[in-house]
Amino acid sequence: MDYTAAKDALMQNYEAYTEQDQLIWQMLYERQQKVLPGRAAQAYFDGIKKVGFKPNEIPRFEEVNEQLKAATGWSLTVVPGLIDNKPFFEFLENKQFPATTWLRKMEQLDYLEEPDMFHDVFGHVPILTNHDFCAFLKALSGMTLKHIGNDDAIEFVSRLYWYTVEFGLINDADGLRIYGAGILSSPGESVYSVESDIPQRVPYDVKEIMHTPYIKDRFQEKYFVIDSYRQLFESVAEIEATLENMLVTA
Ligand code: HBI
Ligand code: FE
Repeated sequence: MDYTAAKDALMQNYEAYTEQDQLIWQMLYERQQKVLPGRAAQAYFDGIKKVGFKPNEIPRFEEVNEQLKAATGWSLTVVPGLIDNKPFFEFLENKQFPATTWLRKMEQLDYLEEPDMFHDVFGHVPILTNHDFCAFLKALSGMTLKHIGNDDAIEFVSRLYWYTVEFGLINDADGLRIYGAGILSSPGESVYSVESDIPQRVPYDVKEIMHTPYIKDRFQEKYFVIDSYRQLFESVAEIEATLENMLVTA
């Protein structure tokens, strides 16, 4: 399905949320509140405060957007689910983060195929109050759109996106911490990613990431650790150069 920002802008229908939806949000939120202190990055906690999430209330996108816009100029745009790469990166390049508004069902509490609102909003939104992270996301997307027609390029960029935005770790001031949304919205992986001795944890390395296919439906075997969000932004030139190099040889 081809999305353009204007034509297909959907809205969050807050009144349509049921008691069950509000309960699911609360259960997921309180479960993460137990595991994230001491494990999530400082930028995440700073962001949670700025966007004002509440454990017992599904966030209203208009309110979240007010806070996000004030902080970094970003905002959420409603999508029904996974969208094609081109509109996805066009939204990001335009400082709009595509987010679903539906919540998983009780039986999907522990795992669901596609990202739901809890993943998109609880996992991704708080760090969108961090300037350097947002600058990275915008730069990465602008660069990607230049190669959008090349499937190999998109696969390499998707790995980069996966091992940072979704499953990234950071050497924070007070130790190894999580900033990737895929981990932050998962109770098991929030503990495993920073405490288990099973996975490898290696310094952020563009070339190595782009040669590391990712696994979708189980905990990661390898995590890449950055020293700062600025490091991500400053690596975009290297990502593009590596990409162009790999495309020649792919
Ligand atoms: N669409 N809504 C949505 N959310 C995503 O995270 C998403 C997507 N489409 C493509 C995609 N992610 C991945 O291919 C990224 O690596 C680009
Ligand atoms: Fe995500």
